[in-house]
Amino acid sequence: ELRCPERLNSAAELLAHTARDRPVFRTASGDTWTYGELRTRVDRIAHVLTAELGVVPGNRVLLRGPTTPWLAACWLAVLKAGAVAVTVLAQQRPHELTTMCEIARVGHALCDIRSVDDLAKAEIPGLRITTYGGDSPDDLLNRAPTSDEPFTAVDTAADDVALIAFTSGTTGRPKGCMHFHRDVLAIADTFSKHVLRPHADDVFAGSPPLGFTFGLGGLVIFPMRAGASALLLEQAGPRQLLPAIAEHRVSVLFTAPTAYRAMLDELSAYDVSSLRRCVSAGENLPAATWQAWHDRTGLRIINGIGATELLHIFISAADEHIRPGTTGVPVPGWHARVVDDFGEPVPDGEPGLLAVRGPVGCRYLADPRQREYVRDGWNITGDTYVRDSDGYFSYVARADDMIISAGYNVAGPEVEDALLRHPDVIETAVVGRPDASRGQVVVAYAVLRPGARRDPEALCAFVKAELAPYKCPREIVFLDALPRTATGKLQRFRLRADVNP
Ligand code: 3SK
Repeated sequence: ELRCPERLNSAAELLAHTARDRPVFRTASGDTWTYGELRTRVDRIAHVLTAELGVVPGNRVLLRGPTTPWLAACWLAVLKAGAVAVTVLAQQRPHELTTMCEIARVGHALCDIRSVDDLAKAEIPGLRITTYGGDSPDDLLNRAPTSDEPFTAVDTAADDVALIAFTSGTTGRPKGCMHFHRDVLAIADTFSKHVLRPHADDVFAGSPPLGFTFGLGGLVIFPMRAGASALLLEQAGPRQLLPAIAEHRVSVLFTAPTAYRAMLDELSAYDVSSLRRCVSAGENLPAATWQAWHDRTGLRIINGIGATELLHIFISAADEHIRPGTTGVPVPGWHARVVDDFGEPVPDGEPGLLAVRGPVGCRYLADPRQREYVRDGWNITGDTYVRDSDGYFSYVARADDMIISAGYNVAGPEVEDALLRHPDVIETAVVGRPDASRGQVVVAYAVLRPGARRDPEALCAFVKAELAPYKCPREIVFLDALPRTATGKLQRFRLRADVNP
């Protein structure tokens, strides 16, 4: 059990300990912020927020912009002022922003000047937008604070709401997940402390944006809790990650399976010897990708499953405990089991719904879907998993992604794994197409390496050599890219709509 004081301001706690002159954030262009500079800037912003913009504890403040130290500083300032940070993605469009602001009753926004157009276009009633990074005297960073004194953190309760993170899942109306101040530290004191085990000298970097809690944890909360530093990259695709790792001697990397796969092609051109921890989450990590990364770098990717509802990763494994092809075991502090539709545990080896419980729980803001997600105190994540007799959890599929073909259960990810072992395939997604005689048949979508020949027969033959015939795709459709959400998750529902128009 994690112990936590009754009164806790998580931003003040993250900012409190590390020596002033240690680096906290770096940028690709070579800026370095020390912990001392971050504290001063956070306090300036908090003074402006409270004394000039009239933000009071409990107010919801939208934060929007590319991944920069200023965005992180705004997030910390909002929490330090006792307000609630509503983190959104820079890619979200006006109608999505309007819905999220309505749900979270957002009254203020701090927005990077480069991301303000869509927010302004959304014309959200009552929303007061303050930009940062611009030239105007009204810009957050150009306003003189009412005081140069350190800002005294608002005395929040450990279970006051600190942030609202939105998840649209891969479809549907966005759900706002409320998380407390204690949750912010809990993710650092479970996954980061026990699995990642960072050092103060680590340099974190990665692709998930700060509006996605995968990135917020991996690039702000975990490094700060360890007194380490993070390289914050505005552009963080596979093309930018490799040179950034080499130049800034990144040691802890957070990204998704697709990026690991994409980086393999360019790996030999870069020195990645500084890496000591590579974390993969956001999607299932195929064993083939784990193996290929290990073969080329000698590094064992730390796979993990997390959820916006639970803030960060709750099943994972490190070092010699990693078993490729599995997600791992419950992170210390967390409990997990596999249950049937009635919430009863199923025997090891049998697939069922993943149910988890731990220091962070799902709290949807004003959304009846709360009753589906939390049942008898267990969070039902919507993933189908199987646990083996050693207690290792393996991903099977999203619960609604199982394909039933002629009475056989086919897990799309298993077929995807097989396809990914083919050297020409870089991305793939498998769905079920309704079929009069078999119920459903397996259809695969595939993205090939540039220049590779689109040969569905050859790919089907390849899969047939790896899997039982009933799992082999009846059709392979070639695409230039798979449809994905702004956080990079595959939108399988679009492919399902494509096979079932
Ligand atoms: O949604 C996810 O996949 C996720 C993964 C890791 C950490 C946090 C999140 C939200």
